Amino acid sequence: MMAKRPNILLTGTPGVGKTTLGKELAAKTGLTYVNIGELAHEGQYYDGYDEEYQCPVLDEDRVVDELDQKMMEGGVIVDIMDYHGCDLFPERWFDIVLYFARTNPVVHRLEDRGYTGKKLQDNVQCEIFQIIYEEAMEAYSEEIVHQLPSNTPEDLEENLEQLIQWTEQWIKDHN
Ligand code: DAT
Repeated sequence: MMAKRPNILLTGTPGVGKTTLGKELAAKTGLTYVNIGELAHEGQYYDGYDEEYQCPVLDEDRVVDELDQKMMEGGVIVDIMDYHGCDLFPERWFDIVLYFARTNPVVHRLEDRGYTGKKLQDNVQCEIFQIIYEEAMEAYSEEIVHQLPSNTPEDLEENLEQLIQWTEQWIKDHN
């Protein structure tokens, strides 16, 4: 039988480093990295278009259905989609929920992605008020939700090291 492995949720405002960390963590631990934005795009799991934010509306039920089997098997790193919170996912899916935080919102990273006007403003405010962190604390058991700083490349390295260790320990403890 295959060893039990943890499921990890990465959250935080766009541009905070979730994708970079998630892919590296997957490469180092053998867990599978899943980007919700890409998954939705590939399967066209959309339900209409949001004119205000100029993006397709995610069909949350289809995303959850699509991923459920894989999540039950374990060993998945889920990277939330830009401008979506994390409360669409069932609580039972995750063993740890990570919120990447920045002390200063890096506006230029959002601008680089072509965010302007309301979308840019909303994302900056989202970071300042830690809206996604609040959502995560409400959607999941508080003990499994952790904030990690992601201001510098050193933070990224440190987070990666810690998460590799956490994953290895989890696998030892559960097998
Ligand atoms: P996200 O997936 O959260 O939207 P990303 O991984 O695509 O973010 O990173 C956006 C950019 O920021 C990318 O060029 C890498 C850089 N970056 C990521 N984490 C960082 C950190 N801790 N310090 C400095 N730059 C970082």
